[in-house]
Amino acid sequence: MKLTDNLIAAANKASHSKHKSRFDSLAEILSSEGKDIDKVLEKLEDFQVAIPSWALGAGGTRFGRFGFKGEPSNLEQKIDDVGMLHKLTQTAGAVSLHIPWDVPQDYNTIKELAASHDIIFDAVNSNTFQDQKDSRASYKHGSLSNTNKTSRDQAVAHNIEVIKIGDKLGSKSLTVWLADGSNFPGQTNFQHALQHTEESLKTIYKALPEDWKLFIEYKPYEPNFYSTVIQDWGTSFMLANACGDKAYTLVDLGHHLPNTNIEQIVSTLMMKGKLGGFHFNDSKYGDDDLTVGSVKPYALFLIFNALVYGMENNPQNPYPAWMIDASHNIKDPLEDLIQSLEAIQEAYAKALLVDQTQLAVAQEAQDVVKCQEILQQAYRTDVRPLLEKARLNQGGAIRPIEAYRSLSIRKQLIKERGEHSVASGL
Ligand SMILES: [Mn+2]
Repeated sequence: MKLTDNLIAAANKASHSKHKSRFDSLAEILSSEGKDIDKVLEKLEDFQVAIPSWALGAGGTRFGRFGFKGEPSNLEQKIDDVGMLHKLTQTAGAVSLHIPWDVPQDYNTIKELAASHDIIFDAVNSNTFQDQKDSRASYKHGSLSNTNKTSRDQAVAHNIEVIKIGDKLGSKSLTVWLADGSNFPGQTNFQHALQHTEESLKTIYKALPEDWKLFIEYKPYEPNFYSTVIQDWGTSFMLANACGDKAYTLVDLGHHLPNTNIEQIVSTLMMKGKLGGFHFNDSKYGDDDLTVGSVKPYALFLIFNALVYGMENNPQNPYPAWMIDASHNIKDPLEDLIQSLEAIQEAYAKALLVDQTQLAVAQEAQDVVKCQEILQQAYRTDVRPLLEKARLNQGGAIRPIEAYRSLSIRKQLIKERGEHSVASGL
């Protein structure tokens, strides 16, 4: 099914007048505080987040997977789902492919389909954490860091293949996440593992087209539980520097030990011009991959405050590639993604409302109370009418979840795809 303007307009009918009065009263308050609402709306409208191709079906845990009826069973259907999300939210204008789970069969058809939904291809993701059926060497003991050269070479060749696939689709970046590490003390030589990883990454880097970027993701543990080769932002930063100007660190919100100050990491990386990519999700304990903003919305706001500051003050840092990296185990994946997109926009809008000039004055004056007041003044603002307005301006749904439900989209998808369709992925 394809969402038409008429369907969206019909879904918007019920909430239109309520939206207008809520927006008008918020606009009046913000204008009286000297805020430039048009500028905030423009930034919200420009902000696009990539949807990963593996997030459109139900995820799973190591204990099991519960399918979701009407899941997309091929790449075309996945792109249709992203198109649906984009039509409703006007925030999901990109898709991030995972190779080899989603290798296009016919590149022109896929490109045309994406273009028809106004979707671009963002970073491509390689996979060296699973053995494929026809593979010569195993990744059981690592990929880019493996002591066995055949495994390392195979992992490097796979990444170069992923670059070629992405290039045909118009992608401009490769994300590398490694599961490499060890489960037991003594199992691995840390220095050799890091050295091999650096050499492998440098070889992949050499295969990057001129206008491409390499994103190096880090993670402190899981699936290995004693050590991870690229365990933290410092290691990623070091490797990115060793590769060159086109290599950057990628921050995934779930890839930190509990209570890590992620906003400070973001600030440091942007100051050094090395924050290339960003993965959104939320967590209570570890890499829980929960809906963005569902557990720690204030932390997300503080991170966005650092991102907004960096985007405005660090021309040395490229505009980051944004992606949702979550797993949908019990919710309808499309509803979950809509909630995530809204939470991201909400945190971004609030961060845009932080009075940076006043904050700088308060910081200089060492007025700690005032600093907190300024941040929380922005955080406590209910910005949802701004999000609604930004979506409405671009032809989206005022309330995407309500529209998704009132248009019975899942029911339609089940009718078209059946109850037992299974999406590829985790
Ligand atoms: Mn990630």
